[in-house]
Amino acid sequence: MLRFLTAGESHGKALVAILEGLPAGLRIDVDAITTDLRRRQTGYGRGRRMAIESDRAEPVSGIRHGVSTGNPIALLIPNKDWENWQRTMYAEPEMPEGATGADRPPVTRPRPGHADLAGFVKYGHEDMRNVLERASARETAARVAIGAIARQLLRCVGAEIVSHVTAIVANPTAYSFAQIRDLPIDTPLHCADPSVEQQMIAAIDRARDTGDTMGGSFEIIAHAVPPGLGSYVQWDRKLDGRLAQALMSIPAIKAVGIGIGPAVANLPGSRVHDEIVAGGSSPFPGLARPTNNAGGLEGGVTNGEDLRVTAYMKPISTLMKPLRSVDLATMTESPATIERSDVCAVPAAAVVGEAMVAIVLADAVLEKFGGDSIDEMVTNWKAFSERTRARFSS
Ligand code: EPS
Repeated sequence: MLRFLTAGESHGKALVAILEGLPAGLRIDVDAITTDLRRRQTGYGRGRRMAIESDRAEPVSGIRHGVSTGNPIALLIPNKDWENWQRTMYAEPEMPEGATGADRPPVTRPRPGHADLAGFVKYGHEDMRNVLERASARETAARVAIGAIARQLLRCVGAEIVSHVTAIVANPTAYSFAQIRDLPIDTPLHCADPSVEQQMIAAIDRARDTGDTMGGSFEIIAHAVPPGLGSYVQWDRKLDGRLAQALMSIPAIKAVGIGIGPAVANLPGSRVHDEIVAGGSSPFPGLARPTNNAGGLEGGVTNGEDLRVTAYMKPISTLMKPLRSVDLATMTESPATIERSDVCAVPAAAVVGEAMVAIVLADAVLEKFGGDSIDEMVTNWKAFSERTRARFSS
């Protein structure tokens, strides 16, 4: 089983991630982790924090001479902004001598939509900073670092993952894996249609000008995913359910669709289900699937088609023109707290989505092909692939 934990506050010293269950013998490309961390920081609509940080993950354990050992991997991502927060966020009982940054007053005015109020009630905090520091989407940097390693494992079985922004302003066109893969890395919103992207930028600008925020949606496409991952035999083994849970755990994600997603509710079966025809060679010799509305999953099991999952994100809950709230210190009506934040973080969330999909798929690959070393895993995968091909060829 591949599992991970993260720790760290948004303005604490660092984020920490621990990945357990990665087989031995995987060559770890630390630069590729940095590239994904960089991608998470970019995108039109991000706030000033991203200008402060230049995220890097420092391997602390589980990697030796560039190769995984099978031991738990620990990664440390320092927060550069810590320098500006030491007097607010110190861990010691008393403020350490020489601590830097401002000593900020307690947060008492919950932001509608954020975890502030629920966390205040649940944990009994007086200062909602204890809630928001951990509920912040800053934590997703740690997930992206872990996801970058999962992605490296998936490459050993030939699978690749990409994403694109499908709505801030809606862009209903369907794109192939190759079209998305070939998008330049530095597009402002990672939207496949440049003219829709301009409309999205204008919508973000309008929101910024009025003190508002914007949500949207993004699609993740995993290509060349081995068939047979997941299972239909038990609820918690179904891969669609596992993907939905992983994506729904990303801050602000409110819905997940597999393949054509919610559209299945409004169409007859004849227009939803992907027919199986003779001839061709995809996904298996002698067969073809003219459509992929199912998004590569049938019965909670990968079927050899591209895996396509869409996640829907609500607008960021910190508004510069704050919503109505109540100051819990005085119980009087008072505008919600304003924390520095983003106007729109959909492109960043898409990178986090890729990471979560990579982690779920890597776990499912290990479940199916097993092995304590990458060689063992790849040998099992090749044997299964050859056996499967042979069954369709005979
Ligand atoms: C984020 C870091 C945060 C926010 C954002 C995401 O930095 P700061 O709070 O210092 O500006 O920009 O967090 C939120 C949207 C949130 O609701 O907490 C990051 O690294 O992604």
